[in-house]
Amino acid sequence: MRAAIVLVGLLAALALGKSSGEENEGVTTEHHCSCQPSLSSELCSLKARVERLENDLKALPKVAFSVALRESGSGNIGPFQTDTVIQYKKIFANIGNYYNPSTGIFTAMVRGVYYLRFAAFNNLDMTANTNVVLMKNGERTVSIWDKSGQDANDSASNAVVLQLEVGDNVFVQLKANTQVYDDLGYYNSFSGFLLFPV
Ligand SMILES: [Ca+2]
Repeated sequence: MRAAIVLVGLLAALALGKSSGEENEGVTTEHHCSCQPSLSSELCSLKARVERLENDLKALPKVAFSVALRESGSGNIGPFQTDTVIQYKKIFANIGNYYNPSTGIFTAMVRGVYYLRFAAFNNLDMTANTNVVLMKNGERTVSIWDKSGQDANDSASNAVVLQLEVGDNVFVQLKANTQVYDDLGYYNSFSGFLLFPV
């Protein structure tokens, strides 16, 4: 009889423990984990780990931009007598606001590795070619070149992966005596994003 009472008591305690665990399933603190039976503790530990990873992900810097030449209208930009920074005015995305539409310059405020790409377009025009260069701190990186005049509606693009230090700047330069054309087709674009911080 005494053994039966003890057994009933143990079963009741187990049932209470299980019920308590289910009620607290959403709690993922380390303190809570240490209070759980073996399996629940493992699950709780995994939850805590996922929560930490989610917080780490939230803390990662977010940098991305994608812009195009014109907000309205159509026509050529250039030719100019000197090399000129292309000011892309149409903003598709500017996460972190590190691209400045009033200068055309993207400034890295996070040290890291970035993917950067641009596209350029020219319409049929007998007077000027298109030569566009992606510049890092005033130094050439990748570029495109096209001779207009004999054929119409040529498009070209190029991309590069660069490690940028805080304060480094990147922009797209239209070389002297060349031009690009755009309308609301947004043929000329400049995009970049942080692949990962270093
Ligand atoms: Ca051509």
